[in-house]
Amino acid sequence: KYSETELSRAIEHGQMILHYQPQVRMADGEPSGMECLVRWRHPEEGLVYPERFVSLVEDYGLIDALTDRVILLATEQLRSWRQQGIKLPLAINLSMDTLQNPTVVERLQELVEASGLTASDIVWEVTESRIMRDLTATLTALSRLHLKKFAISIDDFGVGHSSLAQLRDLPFAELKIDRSFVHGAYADQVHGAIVEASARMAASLGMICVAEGVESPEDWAFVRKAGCTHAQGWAIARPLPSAAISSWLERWP
Ligand code: G
Ligand code: G
Ligand code: NA
Ligand code: MN
Repeated sequence: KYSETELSRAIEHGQMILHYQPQVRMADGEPSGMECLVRWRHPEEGLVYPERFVSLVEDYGLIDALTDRVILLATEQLRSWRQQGIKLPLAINLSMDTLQNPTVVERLQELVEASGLTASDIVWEVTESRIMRDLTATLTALSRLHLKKFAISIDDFGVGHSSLAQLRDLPFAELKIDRSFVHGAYADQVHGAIVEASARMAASLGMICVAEGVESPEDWAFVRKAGCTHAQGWAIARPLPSAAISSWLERWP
């Protein structure tokens, strides 16, 4: 739908913005991190969501430009939060296309260090369904990010093709169960079983387990009992503009 020129200009001309969605620790409800999510402030259409343009950006070969832009915005915001005493780590989504670039690890490290932050401030979220296409290149990049002390999270777990063996061999610190399994799992035997098995697997591999798409108290109760260590979703907070985060932190129990 959108042309290459249009998307390229949008990235270069500052039309990409970030919203931030809090994550909490289930044991005590304490805020544990945030995920940044890109939105396109389209001059005519208003706010356009990533499902409508990220795969186009990948097809046009513009994903590195978008990723750089997102990291720049995210690290600037994180530095400002650090100055306000907000210490939460920030999760940034990485596309598979980005990971296949042989210089990706150095570029990511440079962008983070140039902003005055360190590896422990950032979690890279990699979408599982794309991870397995070029396992060797991905494994190399992920291992090198891990050696540089970045945390890596496997996103949308359950909708891709990973196996237990691949999970064990890749240096993931965190597993995020896809929201399509989480919301309503308490009333769906199959989805419920997938959430429980994923949480058990994460625990036995020493990984943090984040339930995405926690929309209701019933979702919360179910994923907590299933052993998910962390939660993200509308029951906790919607993705918010950066300015709304500090008031969310003040109001959150
Ligand atoms: O914000 P929303 O819930 O609509 O995000 C939908 C999907 O878009 C996310 O699951 C994520 O995979 C992708 N996405 C969001 N922000 C980014 C980003 O900055 N970079 C990339 N590559 N994907 C993103
Ligand atoms: O990276 P990923 O595609 O997993 O990003 C999470 C996406 O899920 C974002 O687009 C965000 O807007 C969306 N989201 C976050 N919380 C919820 C929720 O509780 N329910 C639903 N349906 N979507 C959510
Ligand atoms: Na994500
Ligand atoms: Mn996800």
